[in-house]
Amino acid sequence: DSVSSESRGALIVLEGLDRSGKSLQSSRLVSYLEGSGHSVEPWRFPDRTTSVGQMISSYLANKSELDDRTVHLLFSANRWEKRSQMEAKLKAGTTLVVDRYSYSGVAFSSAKGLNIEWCKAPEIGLLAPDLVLYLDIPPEKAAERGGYGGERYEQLEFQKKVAEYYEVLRDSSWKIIDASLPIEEIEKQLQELASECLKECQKGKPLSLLWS
Ligand code: 2DT
Ligand code: MG
Repeated sequence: DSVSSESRGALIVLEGLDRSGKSLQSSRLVSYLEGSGHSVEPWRFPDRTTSVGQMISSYLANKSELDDRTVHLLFSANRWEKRSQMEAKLKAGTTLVVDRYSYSGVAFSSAKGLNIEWCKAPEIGLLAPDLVLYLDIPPEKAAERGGYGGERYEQLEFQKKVAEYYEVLRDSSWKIIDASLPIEEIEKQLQELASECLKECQKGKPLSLLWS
């Protein structure tokens, strides 16, 4: 007998530098998918609501200091603590639109000088996104948009390094979107890419794991 392929929700991740428009586009994409009758939830990492997330949040706000490897592992733990819930939601047919994921984890820590393979290791076994929407913007242009909130990492020179590591991390699940385009145009592109992805997942595309 053949293995039955189960319909499921899609794991869609938005990535990009600070001020690339991820948060705005995530919420617009969620509204669009909801409006099309899908079950969908907005997620984000770091999830600052958990106790691990509160340690991360305090670190990002420069209210506490943590060793670079320690905070890297906290970001990873913050994804691991949500993993089973994530899998359950997807299997129940809910699509998750996630603002940042493991790629942020590896790109930001590698930009600090940590070894990239070391950075990837704790992410192995987390659910792999079905689609990564990368909002591509030159670091200088993102900085011009202003509104860097004064958190750790929100500096042009550092963001340039992050952009280089994002490039190294690209794989076949990535779609590169020109984040300099008008908001509505980006929105439209994301809607098309997401809809296509949802169809594949409804048809029973199996879940896969990082890092492959
Ligand atoms: P927001 O500005 O999106 O709240 O992100 N970061 C994020 C990491 O260094 N590692 C990670 O694993 C994740 C998910 C990117 C806060 C900052 O945290 C960084 C920006
Ligand atoms: Mg930020």
